Amino acid sequence: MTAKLIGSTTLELLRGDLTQQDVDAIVNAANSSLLGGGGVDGAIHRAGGPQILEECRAIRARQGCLDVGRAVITSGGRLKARHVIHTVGPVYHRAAGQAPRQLAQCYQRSLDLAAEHGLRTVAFPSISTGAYGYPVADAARVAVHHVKAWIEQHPGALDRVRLVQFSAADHASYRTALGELK
Ligand code: AR6
Repeated sequence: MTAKLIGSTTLELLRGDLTQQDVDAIVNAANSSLLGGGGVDGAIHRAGGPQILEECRAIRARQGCLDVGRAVITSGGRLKARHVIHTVGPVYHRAAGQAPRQLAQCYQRSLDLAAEHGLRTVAFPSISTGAYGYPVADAARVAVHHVKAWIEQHPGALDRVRLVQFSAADHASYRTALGELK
C-alpha cells in the first residue's frame, strides 16, 4: 500500500481485488448498457448478486444508456461496499484525442456522486485499461492527477480514495504516477 495525505483525505494505491474492498462505494468500470460485462464489471456483479443488476436495469429504463464519462449509483448488494458507482470509460482507440478528458470525467463524476450521497470512502479500479485498451501508464497519470485535483477542490469531502490495481505491473505504473505528482 502506498499513500499520500492531501489535506485530511488519504489517496492510496493498493494491489488487490476491488470486489473485496470494505469502503462506502466501489466504482465499476461499466459499459453504456449498464447490463454487465466481463472484467471488473463481471466480477462486481458476480460478487454483489442480482440486486445490482436490477437497479441498473431500473436506471436504464428511466434514463437510457449511460454516456462515456458519466456515473450513476446503486446499492452494493452482497458486497462489503454499501454502494456501487457505475461509470463508463472511453474506448481508447475510438476516443482519439478525447480519451484523457473523458477518463478524467469518470473519476470526477464518480467522486462528485460519492460526496453528494454523503459517502466517505471510495475505491476505484483502473478504468479503461482492460478491455477498453487505454495504456496503463497514461491512464494512471490521468487518474492520480485528477483524483488529487478533485480532493484539493473539495477539502474534507472524503476521508479516503483508494485506487486498486489487479496486477503487480499495473500497481507499479500507478506508483510511478503517484511519485510524479507535485
Ligand atoms: N479487482 C480489481 N481490478 C480488476 C478486477 C478486480 N476484481 N478484475 C479486473 N480488474 P476492464 P475497462 C482490472 O476490462 O477496460 C467490461 O466488459 C483489470 O485487470 O474490467 O474499463 C465492461 O462491461 C483492468 O486493469 O474495464 C465494459 O464493456 C481494469 O480492471 C468493459 O469491460 C479494467 O479492466 C470496460 O473495459
